[in-house]
Amino acid sequence: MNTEFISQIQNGSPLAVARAITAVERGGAPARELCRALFPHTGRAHIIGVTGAPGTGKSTLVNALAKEFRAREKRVAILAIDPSSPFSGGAILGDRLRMQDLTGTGVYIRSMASRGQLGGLAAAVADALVILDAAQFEIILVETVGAGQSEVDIAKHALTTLVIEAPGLGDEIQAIKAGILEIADVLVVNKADRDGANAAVAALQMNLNLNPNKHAWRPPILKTIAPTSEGVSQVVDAIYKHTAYLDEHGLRAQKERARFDDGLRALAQREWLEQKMHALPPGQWDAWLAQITQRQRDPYSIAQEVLAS
Ligand SMILES: Nc1nc2c(ncn2[C@@H]2O[C@H](COP(=O)(O)OP(=O)(O)OP(=O)(O)O)[C@@H](O)[C@H]2O)c(=O)[nH]1
Ligand SMILES: [Mg+2]
Repeated sequence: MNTEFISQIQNGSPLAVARAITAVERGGAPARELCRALFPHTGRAHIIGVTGAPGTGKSTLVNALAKEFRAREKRVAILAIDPSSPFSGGAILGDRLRMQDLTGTGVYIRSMASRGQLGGLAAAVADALVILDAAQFEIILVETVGAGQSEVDIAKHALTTLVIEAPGLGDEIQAIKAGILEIADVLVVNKADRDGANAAVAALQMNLNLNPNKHAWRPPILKTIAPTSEGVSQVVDAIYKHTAYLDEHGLRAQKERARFDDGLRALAQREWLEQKMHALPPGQWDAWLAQITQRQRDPYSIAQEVLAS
């Protein structure tokens, strides 16, 4: 591994970090070697997940949070994850535009939508977090659209997860349906300048009462107006209260362990599969698929065959 490149990443060179993230999006051996070299230098970043239904104001809020952390002299990176089609750059471009006023403030911003590598976006995100952590960013804000499994996956990486709601979208209902409240460490009702903000707070409050958290930490519910940064400082205070709570109760290590329990499993599966796929004769996989769809063979015995190959 190129030690010059590694030290550029560790020094937080935006160009080196960008190249490294592109490498992990592609996956394969270069990505693995890179992450191996960088992993010993990780463990200091505070990863903050920001999720919620589309349009609740996540990007605007992430922008405001980044500014607040900068004001508190933290080194900040933003990772915006868009699980929608990698071919439609629309949403990403939109995010870039909305985050534009951070340029020149020393905040590193990156969007990811690639599914190029085996293991998909989730694997690439895990690796990108290794890179940003090793690049000595103290705060890493990860934005995901709460549109399925992705927000739960991000919660596994994050030390603190913010769930964003907004009034008037029926989001409180959506959130409850998706079980998204369970992953929330801090609940934010954004767009507090709009009608129905207090009703949204009350609905969330009621839900927390109905489903008391298994853990003693009760997520605070905070109102924000992201474009003017109103309430954003209080959100940052709540984030620090949450980590202080984790530390007081010895829960930080437990969270890390759960994170690597998932991470190691995913990685082992990916490595194993990658190795086996490489070993197959060309066309073998397609031939198997044809046999399975024609019910000539079953996937269970083929999986055993792959294992034995
Ligand atoms: N009135 C009002 N509008 C807001 C507020 N926060 C964000 N917006 C607007 O809401 C729209 C959506 O904001 P985004 O930050 O893009 O929302 P998002 O959740 O990141 O959207 P997706 O990434 O597409 O899911 C934009 O037009 C914002 O300007 C707020 O506090 N009040
Ligand atoms: Mg967004």
